[in-house]
Amino acid sequence: MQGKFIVLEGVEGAGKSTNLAFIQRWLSHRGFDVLTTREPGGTPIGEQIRTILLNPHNRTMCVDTEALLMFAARAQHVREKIKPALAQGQWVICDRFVDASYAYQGVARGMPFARLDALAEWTLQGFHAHMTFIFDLPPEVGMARVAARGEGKDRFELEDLSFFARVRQAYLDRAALAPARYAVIDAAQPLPEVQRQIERVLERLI
Ligand code: Z5A
Repeated sequence: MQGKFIVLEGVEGAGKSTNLAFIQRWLSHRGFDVLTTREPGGTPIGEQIRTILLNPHNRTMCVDTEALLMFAARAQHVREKIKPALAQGQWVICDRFVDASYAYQGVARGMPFARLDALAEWTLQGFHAHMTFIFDLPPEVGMARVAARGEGKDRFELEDLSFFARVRQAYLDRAALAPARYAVIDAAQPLPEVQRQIERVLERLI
């Protein structure tokens, strides 16, 4: 039996990593075989591409390079890891996927959607998540959470608030286009309430 593909999206600090672990535990507890992964990355080749993409010294990277690297990593990820796992009946939970390319490279950086559509068609050929959680919160809240971690900033974290405000709106717009495949979670709530919202969606999905 084919497994299901679940994606977590949102601005930085929205709680994707925290809730990826929660979803993994929730599904495993109910007997599902779960594989977690992330983008950019997820494979040895993809993780090397991730290092280039996040390196704060690569400030001259143009949007075409950025988008092509995101999709190069994704092509490898889908072929090497995601589709084989689903075919074996595993549920795959992924921290970010193609919606991030539309939100960050498309809306926030201004790359025309037609180019992203072409890359998506080339690399994914209609493959999409069964459910995408959009962790929605004001970007300043997410930035404050990340700042409290006290780690160095990656190349994306150097962007300003207006950049992340565009990202946030882009996610909400994409969710509105296909409401059956997206769940918008109010990620500004305390964690137990966020996880109650997630649970309601998972109960429908299983
Ligand atoms: N990117 C792109 O441009 N195009 C693409 O196609 C793809 C990606 C795939 C790497 O992402 C960058 O790549 C990303 C977009 C770009 N850049 N940005 N920004 P990433 O996923 O690796 O990095 P991130 O989004 O910045 O992850 P993050 O900072 O780790 O955020 P998170 O995983 O959503 O948050 P978290 O670690 O779960 O939580 C942050 C803190 O908040 C942590 O201390 C938690 O304990 C706390 N937290 C979580 N939930 C709550 C609640 N509800 N209340 C209070 N505190 C909370």
